[in-house]
This record gives sequence, C-alpha cells and structure tokens, in this order.
Amino acid sequence: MATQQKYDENSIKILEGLDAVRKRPGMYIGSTDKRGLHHLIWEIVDNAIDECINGYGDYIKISINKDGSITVEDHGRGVPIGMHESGKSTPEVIYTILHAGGKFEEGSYKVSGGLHGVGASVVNALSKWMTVTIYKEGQINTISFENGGHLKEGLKQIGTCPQSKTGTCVTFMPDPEIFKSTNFSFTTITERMQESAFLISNLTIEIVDEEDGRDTKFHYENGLVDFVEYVNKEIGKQELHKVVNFNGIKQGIEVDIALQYNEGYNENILSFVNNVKTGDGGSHETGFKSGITKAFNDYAKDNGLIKGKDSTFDGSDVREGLTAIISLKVPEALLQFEGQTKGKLGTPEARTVTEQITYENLKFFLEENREIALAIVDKAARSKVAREAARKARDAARNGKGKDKKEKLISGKLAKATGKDSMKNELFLVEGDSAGGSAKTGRNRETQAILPLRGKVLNCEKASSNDISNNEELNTLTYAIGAGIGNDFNPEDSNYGKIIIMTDADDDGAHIQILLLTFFYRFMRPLIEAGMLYIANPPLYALDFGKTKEYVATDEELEEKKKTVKQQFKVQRFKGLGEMDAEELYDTTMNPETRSLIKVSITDAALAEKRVSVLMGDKVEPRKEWIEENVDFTLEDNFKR
Ligand code: 28F
Repeated sequence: MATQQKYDENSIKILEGLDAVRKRPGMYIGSTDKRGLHHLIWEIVDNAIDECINGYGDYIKISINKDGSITVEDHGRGVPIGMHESGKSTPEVIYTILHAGGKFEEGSYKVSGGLHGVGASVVNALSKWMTVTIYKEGQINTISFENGGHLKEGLKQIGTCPQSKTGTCVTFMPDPEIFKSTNFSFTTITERMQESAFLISNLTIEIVDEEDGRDTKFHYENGLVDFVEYVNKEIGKQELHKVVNFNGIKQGIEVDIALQYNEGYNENILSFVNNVKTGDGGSHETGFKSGITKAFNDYAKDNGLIKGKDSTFDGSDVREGLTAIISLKVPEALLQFEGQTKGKLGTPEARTVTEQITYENLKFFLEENREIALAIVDKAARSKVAREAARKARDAARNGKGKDKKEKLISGKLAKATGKDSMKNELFLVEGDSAGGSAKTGRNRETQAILPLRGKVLNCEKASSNDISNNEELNTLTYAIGAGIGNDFNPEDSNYGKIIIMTDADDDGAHIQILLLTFFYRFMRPLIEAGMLYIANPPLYALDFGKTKEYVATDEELEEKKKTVKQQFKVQRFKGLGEMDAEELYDTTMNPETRSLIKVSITDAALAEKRVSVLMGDKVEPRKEWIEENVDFTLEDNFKR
C-alpha cells in the first residue's frame, strides 16, 4: 500500500468547480449511460470501502430507495465535522470542491486507500439532490445539496446518538438531465459488491431494493479462496483439486493469487489492482500466464513427463479449465493504467513480480502434490494433442485437401449471395427449413445469403471440444462464414459484413439465439467485437386493413394501434417466421430499408463470460434474464414502419 499520507482538514486543494463536471461528465465517470450511472454508486462506495480498509467499520449497506435515489452507509469514523480553513465546514468542502484525479482524466489515477472523499463531489455535481448524515462524537449532523451540488442547507446538528455509533450515510438522486436512464440495477450492484466482499475479507456488504424487498448480504472469511470456489461452482464443472492459494511481496508490490482447475475447457482469469477490477488485464495477467506456463513446463520436464525439444506446453494448454483470481496491491507511485476505461494495468514491474511469485509458488506446489500435478499435466497434454491435430487439419484444408468435403457440407444448404463485395453481403441464419425456403425466395440475391438451421444448435458450453469440432451444423456455419474458428478466427476473412440470426419470436427462437450467441461468444468473439453479429427482429402481428397491411413487433405496440387507429382491421398473430410468405418475410424482417436489427455487443466481457458459463445450463428463466440484462442489445435503428 502507498504510504498513508495524512490529509488534515486544511490540506484539501481547491482545484475546479462542479460546473466542469456537469459540462463534461464523461471525463469523470466515463459515460452517461447505465454504466456511468452506476459509477456514481462506485464512487461513494469506494470511500466507504477505503474507510473499512483503513480499519474503521466492517459493514456497508447500499439501498435502492423507492424514489429511485441511492443510500450508501458505512460504520467508519464519520467524515470530520470541524471547520475548514476556508471558513466552510469540512463536509461542505469534501462534497463541493472537486479534487484532482478524475479516474478518466488523462494521466491521473485514483487509488483506493488514503484519499478519502475523492469522487464524492463528482457524484454531488451530477445529482438532483444529495444529503449526507454523519454520526460522530455522539452527534448526528446533516448537510444537503441540490441541483448539481449547490448547498441547500449547511452542516447542522439534528440530534444525538451514543458515542459508539459512528459512520457516514450518503443519499443521492442522479440528475435525469445528465443521465440517459436513472434506473439502477440490483443485479449490477450486487455483482460488483460481491466482488468487493471477496477481495476484502471480513467486510459485510448488504444491498437492499426498497421497491421490491430484495435483500442480499455478502461476507467472506477466506477471500480469494472463497472467490475461486464460488466461480468454479457457478461454472458447474467438476473441480480437479482444492483451491491453491499463494502470495508474496516484491519491489513493494503485493501479489495474492488463488487458482483451481476444473474439468472444463475454458480459462477464467479475473484480476484486480488495489481492489479495482482490471477488466482488460495487463502486465500482472501477462506475468501470471508466463509464470504458470513456465512452472508446468519445468515440472513436466524435471519429472520426465514430456520429452524432446518440441514437447513444450503452450500457454493455452496449461490454461484449459483454469479459474484464477489475481489481486495486486501496487503503490501509487508505480501505478499505471492504460486503455480508454483505464481497465488495463501498465506497470511493467507488475509483470516480473507476478511471474516470479507465480512460478516459485506453483512449482513448489506441484512438487509437493504429485497427484494433482499429474492430473493437470495430463489435461494440458490432451490439449496439446488436440491443438496439434487441429493445426494439421487446418494446414490440410489450406492446401486444398478437405476443401471438397467442406463444399459438400454447405451445398444444398447455403444459398450464397452473388455479389462479390463481402463486406456488403449478409448471412441470415434462419430457424427451420420452411422459413429458410421463404427467405431464399424473398431475399435480395445479390447481397443476402441464407443458411437454414435444422433443429436445436449444439450447446457449446456443455459439449466437449470433440463434439463441437464434429458437429455438422456448426461446421457448416463456420465454413459458410469462412473466417476460421477459435484462435484462428479473423473477422477480416469473413465472407459477410453482417451475420444475422433470424428466429421465431418465441421461446424456442430465443433458445436458438442464445445457443448461437454462445457459439459465437466462445469461438468467434472478434466477430461480436467488430459489431458484425445481429439479431433479426420479426414482427409479432400483422394488421390487415383489407387493401394494406401493417406490422407491429410487440404486444404494447399492438395495444397502442388498437387505441389510435380508427379504421377496422384484422389482427394476425405470427406463430413463426414460416407463417409469412416470402414477400412478407423480406418486407418485414430482411429488407435493409425497412427492417430493424439488434446489434449484439458485449458490455462487460468478464460478466458475459460468467453468464455464458453459468446460464447455459438447464434453466430457462435465468437465461432469459441473461439476454435482457447482460448482453447489451443496442437497437441499430428504430422501427421505420
Ligand atoms: C457512504 C460513504 O464516504 N465514508 C467516509 C470517512 C472518514 C474520514 C474522512 C471519510 C479529512 C480531511 C479528507 C474520519 N476521521 N462513506 C464515506 N468516511 N473521510 S469518507 O476523512 C476525509 C478527510 O480531508 C475520516 C479521521 N480521518 C478521516
């Protein structure tokens, strides 16, 4: 940890006014969408957590209030209530004067620990109103603000409390003029708070939704070990051994790591620096990866488990089925973050330090636990064999062999587009042969290709890599797109600029969508990242006016039409795409001039990762929730009809 600087009440530097925050909120909280909105909570909670890390208070409560405001409460010492040299009370200074170090400002970073109150004024600036209640020295004091941080009522005592009751309680209402939406998500809050509870053992965090009564409490005694156990349980794959936990400190950098292999094939590495998630990884993750690769290769060589100069494991071999949490404490002076959202650790020392600590501890662990070591090495060896076989198959395919087989695979299924400009071309993945037939007839042949899908797509989350590589449907799809798969996937080689999933607007359709999304997420993720994956939005109803027809996509829209349209009309409900004739299907769902598409994007890769692992199980409800809450379906354009 950085040396604890003493911030006395007079040492706060006045740097900028709150107006600057309201003018350019993105500079301070990243964005004004849902993410930015929730950032307000993180800013306040961070201060409460800092107080706890410093050793004061072990309980934090977050409430989503009935009026939509948020309350955060801690049992720390309470913000100082004395006067500041400026003649204002300390709380007024803390909540109205902007401090340096906006997280999203170039070249400056906020570090947890020791810098209390930073960010609170930003939240105040972006709030319709804010109230702070401080329990300290047997007194209850409050101060309130309105309209972006203007003082409403200065600090005043409103009552007394036992000397032993101390803490800070902040309630704020986000300003609807700043934020696109002011609806907080209980799920988003609990997920983040659970992470904090894992990282800070002994801290209890409670989240309450006053609107619907949901109430969740997190408290973990064994930190990262509990974290890894939890993640692996969620994934649902059998664990190969007990969680391995080690830590060390070098060059002032503290490294704490927990890891556990499961029988699955995915790697799941989460990393944190000073209790903040580094969602884009960085030098510590790089160091960790080289550390485990080296440890397994050395162990396998020393014990005669692999021989010859070509016999080394690749990093990917030793990460199959690995779940790991990496948590670093980096002194402020060494901290460097990179990338747009500052979610990537740059600090070069973190790489070597993490690599060494990982290597030394893991090597020792393997030497001491032969049975576990053999199980993991065996798994890595199988990965290596599969990887090499796949490479041979690819080489063969590139050299022409196997090409006939692939052509045969798509012939009779794929209706290709005639146009040669692949980026202008679109591939429709259509549920069922009958809708596929209509789509083939109705499409624009120059730019639109059709691939009908028969029945349910394989659930890639449950299938073995063998089953996946032998699956005819997925092979057809892969070959039709023509850009490789897995590590070899390159969206620039795609035969299509848009891949559009077109299913019925029912539960089965939703299921097929999610199965396809899982496949794309696991094996063609760059396609999603490049914004090339879409979901078609077929209408639910046709309104038949006799001479003309109109289409509506939702029940709400239908009700709206029933109220507003004076003419008589018959309502036809489409049970599936197959009920539309070719022309109707083209006009409503495929015609670029009139259709509306949903672009698939990944808001938070780590969260999506967890969701894909967790929710591709047997339950339907959470799956639906997943679609709604965690894949950010951004409407490309509104209904033009
Ligand atoms: C609900 C959000 O913000 N908790 C906080 C403290 C405690 C101190 C403090 C905060 C003093 C001069 C900056 C108390 N006693 N929860 C919170 N708890 N800030 S914010 O001090 C702020 C500094 O400038 C605190 C002694 N030292 C510090």
